Amino acid sequence: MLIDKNAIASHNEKLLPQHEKGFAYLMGMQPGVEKVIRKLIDFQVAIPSWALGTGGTRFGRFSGGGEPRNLEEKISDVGLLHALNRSSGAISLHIPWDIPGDAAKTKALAAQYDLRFDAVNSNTFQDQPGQKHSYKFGSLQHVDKATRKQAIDHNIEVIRHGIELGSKSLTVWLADGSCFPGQLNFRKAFQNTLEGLQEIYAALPPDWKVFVEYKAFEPNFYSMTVGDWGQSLLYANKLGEKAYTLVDLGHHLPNANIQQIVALLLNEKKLGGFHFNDSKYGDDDLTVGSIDPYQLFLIFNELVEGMDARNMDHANDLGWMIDASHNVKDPLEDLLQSVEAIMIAYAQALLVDTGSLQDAQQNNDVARAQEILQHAYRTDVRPIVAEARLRSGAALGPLQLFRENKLRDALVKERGERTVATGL
Ligand code: AOS
Ligand code: ZN
Ligand code: ZN
Ligand code: ZN
Repeated sequence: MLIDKNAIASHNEKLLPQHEKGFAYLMGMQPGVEKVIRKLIDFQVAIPSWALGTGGTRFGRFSGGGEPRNLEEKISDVGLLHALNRSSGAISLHIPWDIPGDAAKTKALAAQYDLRFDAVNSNTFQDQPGQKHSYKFGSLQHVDKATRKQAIDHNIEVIRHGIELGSKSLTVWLADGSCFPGQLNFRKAFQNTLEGLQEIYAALPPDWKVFVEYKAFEPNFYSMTVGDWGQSLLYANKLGEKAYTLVDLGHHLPNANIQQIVALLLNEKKLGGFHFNDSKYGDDDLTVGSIDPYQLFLIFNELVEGMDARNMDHANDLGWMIDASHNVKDPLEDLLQSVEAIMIAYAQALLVDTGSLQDAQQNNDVARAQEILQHAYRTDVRPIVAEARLRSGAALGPLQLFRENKLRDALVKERGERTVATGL
């Protein structure tokens, strides 16, 4: 491990006097802080294995040094993140980008870092070397039965890997769709996809969930077979109680009201989880909270309100995952920023005075309702988030510590200057 308890302790000692001032001020201003801290400590966000290397764009890829070269190194990177913030206690794998050679060993390695395996992801959007049938014209929707069967078998294989690792869910994201009018019979594509998903669903262990991720466009630009939350919800309802919709924040048409979608899916008991990221134009997969932190707060506000109304466990009843990829930032620094942004939005949502908000809504007091939400949003909760980290043995300033201790340089020394992580 690149960072030990002593390094974190001496970093915290240095930052403590300043932190205590900020925290004491908030404690004096804001009721309910202790409760928020307990919730923050329990809340864990899963790191996707594919975000640990430089992502690139379709025009180029500028790899940074010291990227993880295999699954063991990816787990070690997430272990490092988790040691720094104690809020990244899970990893989400993508098959076949990550194939655990020896599952028992992989599981033991993750346990050393106090990590569990979140949703496993299948991949039928690329052809793999030696693959019999091509996914050029789709996978589960494909006009050819043998291609569909291959995609189904792959998903069942991914479930098998997940079972060995102790994962409890499968995320299915399909690139299926069409690029030109007339290319596809929409009804047949939907039906083929449904039948494929039904076979995959039948292979789920009793305590598993399947997440059906939707996306409005890309790589297909005329139609996507799971194109929005309506289509995803149709599939999830037809499949059964183990099937849920997964919301990736970047997968909507411009200006979509994602918070309303989230509220309604939650109410239907069909919200499965998230791929957090941020975007300005499309599926930009930018750092969470980097473009529109207010939207992120409004989403968390719906989550907290909706989950509390149904007595749900914030930490465990939904899948909290990041889905991001970058060309210009150190991936580990970016992930520290993303987790921090999620914790900030969650803390702000927990501070919303729900009773007063309901009262304002009941009285059609629109201005007051806005004031209540924005009071929470404009509260600088960073000392609360830092206090939660301090109490769970993490660093007061994870990013600062990452830089001060030159952790990337250490990774480069260990792994080399010219590394390319497997994946995107
Ligand atoms: C693709 O746009 C989706 O967000 C998927 O979640 C995908 O599996 C992931 O981004 C890795 O490629
Ligand atoms: Zn996604
Ligand atoms: Zn995406
Ligand atoms: Zn995305």
